[in-house]
Amino acid sequence: MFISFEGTEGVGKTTLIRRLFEYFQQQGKDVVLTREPGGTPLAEQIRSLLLSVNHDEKMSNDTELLLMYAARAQHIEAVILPALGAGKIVLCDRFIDSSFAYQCAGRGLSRDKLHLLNENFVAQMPDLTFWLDAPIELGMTRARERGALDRFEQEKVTFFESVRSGFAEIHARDPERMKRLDATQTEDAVFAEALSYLE
Ligand code: Z5A
Repeated sequence: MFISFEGTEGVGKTTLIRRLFEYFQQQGKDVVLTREPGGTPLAEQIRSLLLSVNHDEKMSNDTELLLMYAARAQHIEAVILPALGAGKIVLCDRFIDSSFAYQCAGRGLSRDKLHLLNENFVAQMPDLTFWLDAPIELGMTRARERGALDRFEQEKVTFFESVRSGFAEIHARDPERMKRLDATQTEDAVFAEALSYLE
């Protein structure tokens, strides 16, 4: 089983994914926790490029998209497919829905570009996706207590509103795969809602 976790910043993806990881471990399941961009040493290097702030050169939107998919190709081949092949549960913090929400809905890149990449480089779709949804300001407040902001976190609220509507569009299109969780609830309540879908 391949489960991805999506949402705008600070909605609690990492918190939920860690709790589910422990839950599956306690049940004696073989479970892998991973993330995008990243998840392998090479893909983590690409992540650093994507998140770092460079005041001398603005990263183009196409470059951002292609780096996301370079990291993803490596991650799928080196981590996701082998783990699924070995019968493990894979929990992935962000996956291709983030590319639609951030690069298409957020940055305004064409859906055709994304489609081309997905068709050619994504051999595995998640069986289930949790979309943690909350008003942008709530997630920003939670996340920004951490300190220095990365390249994405420096974007304006309007950018994140577009990203959120991108996730809403995927949810409307594919409600069977993507389940919306109310991320304004307590951590315990979000966990319980996720478990109710899993059970
Ligand atoms: N990106 C992209 O553009 N295209 C792509 O294809 C992919 C990614 C794959 C890095 O992702 C960036 O990459 C991301 C999109 C882009 N940028 N943004 N924005 P990331 O996942 O590493 O970054 P993030 O979304 O900013 O992660 P985050 O800030 O760590 O958010 P989170 O994982 O959803 O939240 P959290 O760490 O679990 O919780 C944040 C805080 O809130 C923390 O102190 C928790 O204790 C607290 N928390 C969590 N849940 C709750 C509840 N329920 N109540 C109260 N407090 C809570």
